[in-house]
Amino acid sequence: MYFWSVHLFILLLLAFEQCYAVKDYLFKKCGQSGFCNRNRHFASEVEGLGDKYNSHYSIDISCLDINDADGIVRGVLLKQLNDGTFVDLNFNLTLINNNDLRLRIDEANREERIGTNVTSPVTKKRYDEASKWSFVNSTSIRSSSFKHILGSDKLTLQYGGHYKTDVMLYPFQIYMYYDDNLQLVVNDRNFLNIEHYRTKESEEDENSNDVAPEESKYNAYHDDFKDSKGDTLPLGPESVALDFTYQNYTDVYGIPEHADSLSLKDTTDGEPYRLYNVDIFEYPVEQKYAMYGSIPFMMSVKPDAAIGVFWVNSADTYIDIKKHLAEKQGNDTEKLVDSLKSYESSVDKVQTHWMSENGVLDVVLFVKPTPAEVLKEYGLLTGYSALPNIFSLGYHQSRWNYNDQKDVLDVSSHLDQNQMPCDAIWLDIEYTEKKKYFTWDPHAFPNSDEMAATLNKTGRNLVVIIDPHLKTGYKVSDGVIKDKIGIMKSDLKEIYKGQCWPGESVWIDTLNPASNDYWNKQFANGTDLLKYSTNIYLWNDMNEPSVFDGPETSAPKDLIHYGNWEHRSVHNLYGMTFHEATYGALITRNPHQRPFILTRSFFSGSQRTSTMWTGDNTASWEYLRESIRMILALNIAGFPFAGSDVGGFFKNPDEELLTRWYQAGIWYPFFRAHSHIDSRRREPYLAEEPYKSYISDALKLRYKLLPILYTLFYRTSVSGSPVLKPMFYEYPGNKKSYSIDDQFFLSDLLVRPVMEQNQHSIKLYLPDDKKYYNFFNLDQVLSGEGYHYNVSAEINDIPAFLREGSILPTKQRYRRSSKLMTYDPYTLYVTIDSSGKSANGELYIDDGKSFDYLDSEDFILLNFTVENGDTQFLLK
Ligand code: MIG
Repeated sequence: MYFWSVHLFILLLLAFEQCYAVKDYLFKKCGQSGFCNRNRHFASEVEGLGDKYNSHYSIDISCLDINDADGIVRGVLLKQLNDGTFVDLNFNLTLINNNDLRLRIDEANREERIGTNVTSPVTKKRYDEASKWSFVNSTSIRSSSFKHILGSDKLTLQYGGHYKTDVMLYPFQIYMYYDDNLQLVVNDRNFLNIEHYRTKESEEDENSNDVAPEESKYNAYHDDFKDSKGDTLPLGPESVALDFTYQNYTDVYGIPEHADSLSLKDTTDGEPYRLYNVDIFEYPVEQKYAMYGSIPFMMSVKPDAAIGVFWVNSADTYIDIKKHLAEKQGNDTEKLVDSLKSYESSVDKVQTHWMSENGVLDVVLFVKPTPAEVLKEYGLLTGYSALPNIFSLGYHQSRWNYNDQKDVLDVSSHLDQNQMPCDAIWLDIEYTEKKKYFTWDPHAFPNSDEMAATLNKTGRNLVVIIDPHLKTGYKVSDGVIKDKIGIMKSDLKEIYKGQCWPGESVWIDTLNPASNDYWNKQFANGTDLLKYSTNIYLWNDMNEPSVFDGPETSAPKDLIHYGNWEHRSVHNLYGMTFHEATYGALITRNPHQRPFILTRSFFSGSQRTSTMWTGDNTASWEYLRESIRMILALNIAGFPFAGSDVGGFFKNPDEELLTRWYQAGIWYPFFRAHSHIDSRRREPYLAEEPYKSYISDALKLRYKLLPILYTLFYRTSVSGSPVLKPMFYEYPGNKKSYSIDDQFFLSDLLVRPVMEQNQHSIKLYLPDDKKYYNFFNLDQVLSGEGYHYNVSAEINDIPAFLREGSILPTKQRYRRSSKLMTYDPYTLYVTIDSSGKSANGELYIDDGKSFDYLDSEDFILLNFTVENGDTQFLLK
């Protein structure tokens, strides 16, 4: 029915699964990746030498330029070669925003040293524009000031009252203190490695000065891996790597996207976590494989402080994590028994090693008293999520595919007949004519405007998919070729052509500013796609980019983008440039309406303009469980507007799983049911009773919660706070909460979805001694810090508990969509605290769809308090 060779390709994969784990076969492991292999090798050699190791890196004290008022240290970091000569590296340390430290290291005179050695048209300098794309406004970073003391072996910086940072000159290391407690050590283990430019001859020369004895030459000038063999690697080895030690921390979080636990695992005996945006087919759970998106931001927390490390690099990246165990007194057997008994409690620091294929070394370090302040600073730099169009917080009904206009409208009316509120129906790739985006299949969708208008009558919207691969031989791709705004082959002579859904395709290069104008035109009023409807929103898929016949199912790394940058350098941010172009096009079309765009690929900064989902999961319990962990990880990495396919994309959930998935999905910040073209129809009204009623109850509950959700989204739009809060985030002082990832807070609601088969009760952890009221039966109260067993969770139960002292706004009337609820009354849930006197909460209200809240401050922020038993509503 669709592209047969893809079917064949998938069948082949399935055949292989017998003998290989599919992902091992398709994707590079660290050992198979040139730069990762080399850096792990380097690290193990350095570690092996221990105290005998002499680092190559030192700061040249004679040319330090220190400006206290602007908070800048400039200088030269020397990299010593085998013969005692040096390669100069530009070193730059700046204090930005509210006491965040940014470290940058680049090769000095790189272009001169390369000279005419490299004939390829690529830009020779290291890629330094990841920040340009990822920072909210790279020119508006505030500098802050410090006081410095320069000694013979170190430079000390003092700032912000609480902070002291020592920059050690030899070996180069950075020690960051908060309130005199050591928090973070940069280059603690001397894994710093900047592969400076060297020629292929020098690389191959046994006595080369350029390659240190502890370095490896593995795949420096070629790539042995499967489909990657064609990589021309014009600039040779150019990786950057550095280690960070979190002193007295036990857990690290973040660096999405991975299908693993929230608290990241030790990688010493296995694969590092990888960040490389790929279309990973049937991804497994509990693994460290690269997935569709990358946010190189890691957070760590302990009771009195928190750290964020933001590695500003958009190239292929691997991260090793080592949980360092405290030295124990006593003999070895005792030690062993001890450490088995209390592995977690004996971790005294977490050591991380970051390795990227190329680019400048650019990293921002946030040390703060709480995780909330870390996220606030990270968002100050990369932007907060924009306030969403309120419809997008409702329920989304999707499937690959709704067949035609009638199908779409039938689904919509069946939902109504079954009291299942819904805000949008989605159209996947089959709505187009032969996968030519911006066209409609003329037989199935002869009148899309009329269909959109009918949906609009019940306040519903249409979301359609547009991908970055453009079928060759029709006007949209012809224009891309003519305007020279496509991704180019490595010689820059021809546009790159690859295989994707439509067959042979080209990819629009959205790093090119000219692409924005072109994209805007495609979405203009009156064009085929959108005609005149205003209730159409967008879905950007396959923007890793996914290339069926490319290495690791993506674009070859030596392709060339605008600015002559190699794809290698920008790979992880390409997807963001694409969804940002789509955002720009929607804003241009209708400047007064908040756009909505769902993206599969993302990078730091994507949160400003898009919503993400976790791609192609599977209809099984472990994926339901995984969805919560992944969404929590995204929430503490500055990207709260996240969701997973409810019901699972592949395969068919039974009715129990489907019901439980809806009951969990109503808590996802982005709540959409979606499924594969080969799966059975499973619109929620098709479920048998009693499941159908339970799902309808869950959907109605989502809509009751909309005022809470919208208020949380307002909060994140001004402070970066998560919408779903992990336990560690809400209770950083309580170490027992650090590894919990099956329950979370939504505002003051403590939620523990049922994610196991055939359960009648759950085990719930209460993080403090407050009272927790069952949200559906306020007479049932739990209290007492610790685990509570056998909390009832029958198939019609949705375990959610209201923390005492809170006031939560809801809307209780059933309507078919959020738009129809605009003027409905609010109902407040008030739980007075144990003193019997106080409670508080807030509510944000605006028109839910325009930008008036920005321009004319057209919004209301209400603060509710109960004090000494008196109720007050204060307008903030
Ligand atoms: O290669 O557009 O993750 O949600 O239904 C499959 C068809 C392409 C992948 C997306 C999925 C979507 C599907 N797409």
